[in-house]
Amino acid sequence: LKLEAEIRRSLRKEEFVLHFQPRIDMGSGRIVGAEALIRWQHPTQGLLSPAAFIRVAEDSGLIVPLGYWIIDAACRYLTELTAQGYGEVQIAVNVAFKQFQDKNFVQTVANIIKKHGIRPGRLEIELTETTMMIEGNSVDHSLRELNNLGIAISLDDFGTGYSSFAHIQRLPISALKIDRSFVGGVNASHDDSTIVKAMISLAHSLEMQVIAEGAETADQVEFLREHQCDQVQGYFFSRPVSSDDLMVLLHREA
Ligand code: G
Ligand code: G
Ligand code: MN
Ligand code: NA
Repeated sequence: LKLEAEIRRSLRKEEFVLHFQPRIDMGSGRIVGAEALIRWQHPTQGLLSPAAFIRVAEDSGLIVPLGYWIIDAACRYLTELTAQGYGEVQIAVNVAFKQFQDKNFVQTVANIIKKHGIRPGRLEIELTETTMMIEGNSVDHSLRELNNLGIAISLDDFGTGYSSFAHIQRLPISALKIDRSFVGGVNASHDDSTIVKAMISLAHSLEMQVIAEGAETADQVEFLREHQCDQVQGYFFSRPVSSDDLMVLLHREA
């Protein structure tokens, strides 16, 4: 309960901050987007990772207002990117199941986008396979409405849940993000390399993009490039960095 009260206070005091991990296009070798990852600039404990507070935020429902803060901050950063000449870069935000349960979710996201004057396709929503598969919920309906607004949707941690091909095909998903547990083994494990190749062809046959997460070595990136993976995100290219540092990375490749 103490942590919950602290999150509430921090939201008011704007102690949260977004970091960004670049996504590299395998064709051009350039940064085409980034995933926003929240951090908490705690007054006494320093920079806290989401592991320290996201679970409590979800269980308490505070993830709903915090989630709107995250989307607003991501859109604000999109306008900064445009001002610096990076109007094509996309920003992806993670959205938890509880956020989809808020009946005003789609309308609030639409309002935030409008407020900032963002082209909707520059914002991407990442949901996990597990969130997508929770039954009797409004996730499917919300995804269709978000897609109608032009917002991109990607399926996170792909391969770790139980989504069916039928379900994936029915929903307006533009990209599959291969979970890093498979990517880590592409050069060492025959099973992992087979699974990753299968995921890439599955995505392409459903006319979706495919993004590999957690690539840490040049060999892994080479494997992914060779097998036509569209984008790669991972420590090999960059850890999550501050908004200023992402700007520096973009300037450097210009
Ligand atoms: O940034 P880090 O590597 O510590 O992220 C750990 C986990 O926290 C990620 O797997 C991600 O799912 C979750 N996470 C990070 N940022 C957000 C966020 O903005 N919203 C939600 N719902 N989860 C996040
Ligand atoms: O939302 P999701 O669970 O996909 O969040 C991405 C998580 O993966 C973040 O916690 C991020 O810090 C982490 N991550 C990103 N790239 C790498 C990587 O190359 N190696 C490892 N071990 N973790 C990574
Ligand atoms: Mn993610
Ligand atoms: Na993931």
